[in-house]
Amino acid sequence: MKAYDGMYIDGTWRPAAGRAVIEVVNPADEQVIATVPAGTAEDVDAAVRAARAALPAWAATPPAERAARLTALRDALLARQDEIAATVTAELGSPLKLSQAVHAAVPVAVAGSYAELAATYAFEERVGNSTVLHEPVGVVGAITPWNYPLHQIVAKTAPALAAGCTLVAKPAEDTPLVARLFAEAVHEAGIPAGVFNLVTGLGPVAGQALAEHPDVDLVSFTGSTAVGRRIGALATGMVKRVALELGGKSANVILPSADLARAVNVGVANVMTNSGQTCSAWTRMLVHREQYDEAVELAAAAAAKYGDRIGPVVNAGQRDRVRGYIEKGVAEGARIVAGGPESPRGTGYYVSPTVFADVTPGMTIAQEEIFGPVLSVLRYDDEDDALRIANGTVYGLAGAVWAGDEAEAVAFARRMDTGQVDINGGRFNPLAPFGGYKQSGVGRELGAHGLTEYLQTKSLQF
Ligand code: TXE
Repeated sequence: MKAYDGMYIDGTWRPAAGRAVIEVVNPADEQVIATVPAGTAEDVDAAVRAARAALPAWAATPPAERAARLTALRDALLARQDEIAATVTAELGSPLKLSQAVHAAVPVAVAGSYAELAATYAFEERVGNSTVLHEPVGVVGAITPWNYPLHQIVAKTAPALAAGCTLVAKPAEDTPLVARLFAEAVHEAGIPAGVFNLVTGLGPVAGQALAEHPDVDLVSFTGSTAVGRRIGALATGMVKRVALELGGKSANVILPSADLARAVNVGVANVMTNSGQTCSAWTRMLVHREQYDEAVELAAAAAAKYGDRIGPVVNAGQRDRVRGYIEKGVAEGARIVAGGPESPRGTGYYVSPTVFADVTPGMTIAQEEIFGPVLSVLRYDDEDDALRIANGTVYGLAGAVWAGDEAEAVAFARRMDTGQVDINGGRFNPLAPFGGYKQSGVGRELGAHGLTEYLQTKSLQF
């Protein structure tokens, strides 16, 4: 057990204002592995002041130099891959292979993409007789969740820094350790003091203080819809910019012409990865009535194979919440074909990979975000029916379409009310914008669209 001190503020590890700490628990064995300071409004204020003081110089730093610092940050993250992967495994519980291939590797790609964008983006453009300047919004408050703990921080910090903003990050209380490693990488990269600051703490205390701080110009939040609504209302009331990345209930639409086995197997893997704690996970599989029984059988077999390869969910509360949804599915008449609510192991916050058949669109498990390894398989009659079901939730974050012919899948994807669609499987692209339609959020992350979230425009007329 390690007791970490201090928070990264103004380029140094400063003692916290108060004595309270947060215990970090390994979800695989329920042991306390570390404590970190539980920051207060006073710590947040110190961090915001540091960010404000650093803003003029960083905003005036030529984009090429900002790009060089981001390249150094990417390299620092790369040099620490093993430590990052081991840390995410310890505090999130994800299998080490996943921590290496995703949790540690994706942030390197994202930091690298913003190093390139900082160097190439047109921060000034000529429009007729005007010059339009794209200037940094100012001081950013970033509030992030635990599910992809480093990615979430980098997906906000890298574009903010590329844009010339300074930032205060408040990571999730479950996963503060990799955030501390990130602050160390920022330091090693030679990013000037005050440009990036880290305050660990509880959401309703440190998170709330950051969201409502009058000197924060933009709040970028990823997390639950309930907290996102509050932050959105708060920011709008204060006339601050706000970006919200909230939940999802994404549809995986398998059209009759698709390779059914492949679509089902990739679909199951998509839901089970990271123990289902992925906002863009394809948690609803939509299959044509005539292929339904075969698809259910394939999905049950694929989920059963996941059995002991899956990690725990992040904490006891999440485990109970996911189990509660599984019980609700049964109560509402859905049929379990793999997994179930019983715990597969004695210790650790494990949930069995679970597949539900006979799910109808109005059921709770087909409408609400479960955030665990739970897949609902639904039937449709024809394409219009599939579209109605796919679009029939309050969310619109991601989705997938499978068809024998790519053009057929694309035609269906155009009609989906969602921010991102994978065609016949898709592949992660760090430059493609990511974000929600409807109640999945406001704004975009990644690529040039992610950069513009941190910019405001000024026109000069000649
Ligand atoms: O989220 P919270 P939780 C969804 C998912 C999950 C559910 C609950 O369905 O089951 O949310 O997860 C900070 N003011 N997602 O409870 O509380 C908090 O400290 C300011 C989807 O962990 O929203 C953390 O840093 N900040 C999601 C962050 O908000 C506050 C990822 C997220 O925590 C705050 C995570 C407050 N009043 C959960 N209260 C996604 N979109 O990827 C909390 N926080």
